[in-house]
Amino acid sequence: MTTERTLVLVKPDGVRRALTGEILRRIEAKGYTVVALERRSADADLLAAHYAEHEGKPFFAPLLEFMGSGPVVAAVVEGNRVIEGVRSLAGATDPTVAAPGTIRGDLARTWDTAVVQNLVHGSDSPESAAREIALWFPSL
Ligand code: RTP
Ligand code: MG
Repeated sequence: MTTERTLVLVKPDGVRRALTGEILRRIEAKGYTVVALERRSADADLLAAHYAEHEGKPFFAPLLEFMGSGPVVAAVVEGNRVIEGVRSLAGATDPTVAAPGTIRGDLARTWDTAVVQNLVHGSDSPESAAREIALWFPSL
């Protein structure tokens, strides 16, 4: 058993489209446990820290603008190999080619927007998960 925790964000497009429940349902139905949950309007500093790995890329400013365009729902999710598991449930970054059956593949598509809007974030490694959970849920 490799019990891990990961940070999940329902992005502003997911909250706006009332898909929070559907996204969390898929995660819970897979057998993972939501151990912390909060709806939050993230400020620019938090979002810049969260996406620090992308600083300097052309999509960084539009990404921060999109992520700050409305509330997000942040969750800490626990389970065996949950980091890889949530990435697998989310699907590929580009919603047009994300596999059917995944959250992005089933529920997102490519819009004519400045940045890809793909409903959900999941940490991509144990190091990212620890860093992101400390950022979003410092009391955990
Ligand atoms: P996330 O971090 O949000 O879970 O997404 P991800 O791992 O699948 O993708 P990542 O490469 O970390 O990119 C973060 C977010 O930036 C936007 N993006 N746009 N225009 C582009 O080429 C581009 N690349 C990335 C997406 O919103 C992506 O989810
Ligand atoms: Mg990422």
